Amino acid sequence: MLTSKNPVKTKAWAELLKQYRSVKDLQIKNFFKEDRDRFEKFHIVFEDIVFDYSKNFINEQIKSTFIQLCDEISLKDSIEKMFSGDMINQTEKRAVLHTALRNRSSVPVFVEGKDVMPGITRVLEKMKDFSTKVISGVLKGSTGKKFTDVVNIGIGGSDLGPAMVTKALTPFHIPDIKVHFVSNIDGSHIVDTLNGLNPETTLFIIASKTFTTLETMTNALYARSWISDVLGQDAVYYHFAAVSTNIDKVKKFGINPENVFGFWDWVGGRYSLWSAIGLPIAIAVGFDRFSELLEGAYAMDMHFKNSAFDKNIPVLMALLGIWYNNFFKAETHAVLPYSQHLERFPAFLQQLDMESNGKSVDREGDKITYQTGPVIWGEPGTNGQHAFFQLLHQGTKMVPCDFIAGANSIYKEEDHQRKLIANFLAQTEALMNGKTAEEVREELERAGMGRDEIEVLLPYKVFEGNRPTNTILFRELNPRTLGSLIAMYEHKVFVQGVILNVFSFDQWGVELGKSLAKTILKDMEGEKISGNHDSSTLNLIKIWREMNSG
Ligand code: G6Q
Repeated sequence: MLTSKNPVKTKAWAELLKQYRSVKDLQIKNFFKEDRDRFEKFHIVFEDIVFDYSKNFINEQIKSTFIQLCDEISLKDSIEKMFSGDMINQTEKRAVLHTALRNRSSVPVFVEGKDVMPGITRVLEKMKDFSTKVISGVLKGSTGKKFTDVVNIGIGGSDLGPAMVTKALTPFHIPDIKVHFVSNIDGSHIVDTLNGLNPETTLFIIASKTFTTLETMTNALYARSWISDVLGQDAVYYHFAAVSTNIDKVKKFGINPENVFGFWDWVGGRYSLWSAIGLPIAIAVGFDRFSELLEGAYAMDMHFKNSAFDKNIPVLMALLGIWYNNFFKAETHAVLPYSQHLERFPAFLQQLDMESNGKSVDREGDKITYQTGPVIWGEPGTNGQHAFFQLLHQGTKMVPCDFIAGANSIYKEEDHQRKLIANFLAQTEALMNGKTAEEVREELERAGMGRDEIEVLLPYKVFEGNRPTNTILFRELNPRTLGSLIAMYEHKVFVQGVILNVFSFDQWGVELGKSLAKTILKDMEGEKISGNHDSSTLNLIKIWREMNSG
């Protein structure tokens, strides 16, 4: 169990409030003028990753008060508890062990007295065997043809992680086999995906921890008919695999038991890409690359577990997040990967962070009176620059940002790469420095504009700057670095959850969504509407029935 402590009532929090008041009106750019070694003091290098947090409202004193906060809320002890299989997901009575899934050491990990590592190794071996056979064509469809397409059917945690990683590792894809992802209950998702695919050469993976999720089951049944209508009922045996903790339900669906991959209730959905939920990744890039992903995550796990807090990337990211969310009242946080391959990374982090820390009851069961998890959002750069960056630069809200990029293009497109990184670096500098009225005036005078016109235009062209950013720059986006990057954010979210005193590993809001639709569905399909609805919902159901008839 985790210690429960209201962060707002700690001594460090009171001290941070004072420090906030003394720093909030200062200029980040002046911190650099006052201290030539600022970058040296406020960046960390981990393997191929550089984390630069110098462009923030932070100084040594604030950092050490935050570390005092970590001590007061027993962060070290909480980290130990997570890694050692303590039942920290108290509301679901479960351990939280995604770190065991990528444990590359020989150290056993116990859950209620039982070492989970042999089970993990067995599943990984099975994934290796299966993915290798699918890639090489040893495993074939019912008519003896090699699989050319793999369709993963899952949603939420059973989709976002593997879909994001598969996209991110595009340059590493195995030729001649394409991996697709279907998640939405909107039928167009599966129809569009299957359009053009050949049932004879298509393999489905049904990924669902519970094997009861409406979206996944609806899509899985559709896929089953798509196969059996063309190839006959017996073909299901060859064309389906499943990843689930609900083995009975999987069997009932008719999936060959050889193609079923288990995992465990101590793997949360949004933390499950490291388990057999990662099977589509292993098929897309090969098992060796999947192992490199796990190795990268393990390396970050060790950095997180063993580094002093003032040199610990996930801890510092978390503290800065709390700083802006709880003291500067920023409310949102933008994640801006300057990488098309990381297109789905903001969406993945949205689930990771908002599902984990979007809570309003503390670990004592009491209503929380301070801000918990921020709204996470973002899009790849440079696209975002031509869209919402206007608000980042000149809006009334402070939006702290993470700028993420690989120094090198895997495709060696050097011209594109230099321009990409020039934009990446220019943005963080501009967000901090802004542009003063004097600078604007000089610029417009140089452009030959008249004095009167300049004075009218001037206020619109001034940028206040002083917008805080983190920069995460790595050598290249390869499986190992990606593993480290994801684990880094997982641990950031964990630390914030510990500080905010919430249970980060349950998701009752998501569970609610799963049951809500069922009631309305009855009223949409039944003879008459029997549910108790407000007049808006009732009339919308009626209108839908009308629009849908004929
Ligand atoms: C993740 C959430 C949620 C879950 C999906 C799919 O942490 O619990 O996103 O992963 O609802 O659930 P199943 O895997 O059980 O189908």
